[in-house]
Amino acid sequence: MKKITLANFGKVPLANNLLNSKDEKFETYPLIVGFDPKTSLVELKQNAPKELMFNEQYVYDSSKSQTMVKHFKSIANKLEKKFKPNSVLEIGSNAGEFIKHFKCDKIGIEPCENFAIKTRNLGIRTWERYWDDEAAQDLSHGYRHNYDIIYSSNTISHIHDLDSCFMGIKRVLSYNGVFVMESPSLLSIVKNNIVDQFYHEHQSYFSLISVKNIIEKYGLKVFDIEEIDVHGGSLRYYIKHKNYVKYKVSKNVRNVLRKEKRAGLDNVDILKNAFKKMKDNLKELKAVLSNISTFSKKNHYVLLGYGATAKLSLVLNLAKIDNKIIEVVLDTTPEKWNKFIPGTNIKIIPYKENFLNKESLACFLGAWNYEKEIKKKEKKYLNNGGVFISHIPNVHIIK
Ligand code: JHZ
Repeated sequence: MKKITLANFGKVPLANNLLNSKDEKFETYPLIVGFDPKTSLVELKQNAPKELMFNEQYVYDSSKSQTMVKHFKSIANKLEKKFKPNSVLEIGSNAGEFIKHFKCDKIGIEPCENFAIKTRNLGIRTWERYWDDEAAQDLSHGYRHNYDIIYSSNTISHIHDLDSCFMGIKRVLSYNGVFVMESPSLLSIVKNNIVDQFYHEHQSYFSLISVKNIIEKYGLKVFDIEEIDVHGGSLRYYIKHKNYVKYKVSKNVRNVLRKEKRAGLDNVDILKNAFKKMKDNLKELKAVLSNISTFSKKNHYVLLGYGATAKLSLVLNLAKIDNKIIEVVLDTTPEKWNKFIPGTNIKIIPYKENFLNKESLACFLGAWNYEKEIKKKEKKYLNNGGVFISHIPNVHIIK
C-alpha cells in the first residue's frame, strides 16, 4: 500500500553533518513525511543513505547532557533490579552511558567507529556495525545466541529496514527475555508541535498503535509501556515473545492506546492538520527571533543559540534562520566546536558560562528538551535579566 504524504518540508541538509568552514559544500535531501495506512506508522517517504549519517564522524554524544547520563543510569538500575539479566545487548550504544552499568555478559552494537572505539576503551565489548538480521545471525553464531535484555534508546527510529531489524531482535531475544525500546512519542510530537524531530536521522515516528502493528508479524508483543520525559516526551516499550505468557499485558498499554486513538494518531486528516500548525509556528519563530536579534544588536549584544542539537539544525533550516539572526551557538560537545551548521552559516563555539553572561541578553534554546537542566545551570544569567526563547510547544520567552 502506498504511503500517504502528510507534509513536504522541501530539501534540507543532514542535520548533524556539520561543516568545517562556511564555504564547504553540502548536499540537501527531500524531507517528506508519510503515513503507512497498513500499520499507521508515520515515517519518511525517502531517506539519505545511512552511511552518510552514521559513520566515524558522528557528533552526537549522549554523555554531554547530565539529564541523559542520569536517565541511562536510572533505567539500567531499574532493569537490573527487575529482570536480573545474565546478558545484555544494546543496539546503538553511543558513548556507553547505559551499558557500562551492567556487570553481566554484555555487548554494544554501534555503527559509528568513533563511538565504538570510545566504549571499547571503557572495556565494553562493542561491535561496529549497523543493526539488522545479519548482525543478529553473526552474533548468535560468533558470540552468544540469546540475550535476556535487549535495550535500544533512540536507535530503532533511525533504522531504515524495520523488517530486518525486528527479525534480528526476535532471533536473539531469550525465550523469557525483554526488549526495551525508547523512542520519541508521536503523541508528544503532535501535541507539542515538535517539528524539529523530523530530520533524516529519524526514519520512523512511532506510536504504540504502529509499534503493535509492526511487531505482531514477528511474534513479538508489547506487554508494558511507560511515558517518559526525555527528548520532549518519549515512550518506553517493554516487548516480549508473544508466546511467553509470564509477563501479563499491563493496563498502561490499554491507557496509552486509548490516548493515542483519542488524539487521532491513526487519522490522516488530524495528522495533516498537526503539520500545518507546526509550519505556522515556524513562521512566528522567525519573526520573533528577527526582532530580538535587531534589538540585541542595537544594544551591542548578540542573539545566541544554546545547544547545537540536530533539532536546532533542522528548525533553523526550515524557518530559514541564518547567522544574520543568530550569530553563534554554544555547545558542550568538543566534536561540534568551530564547525558550522549546514545551510545557516552559524558557527558552533565552546560553551563558556561567562560568554553567555557578558555577551547576550537572549538565547534561542536549541536544546529545549533540557530546559530544566539549563535553567538550573544558568541561574545567574536569568537573575541578571537574560532570557531564553523556545518554540516548543509555541514560541515563548523563558525568564
Ligand atoms: P540532544 C540527537 O539529537 C541525535 P539532538 C539523535 N538522532 C537522536 O535521536 C537524539 O539525539 C536522541 C548540548 N548541550 O540530546 C549537547 C549543551 O551544550 O537534544 C548536545 O550537543 N549544554 C541520535 O542533537 C545538545 O546540546 C547543555 O547544558 O537533538 C543536546 O542534544 C545541554 C543539556 C546540552 O539531541
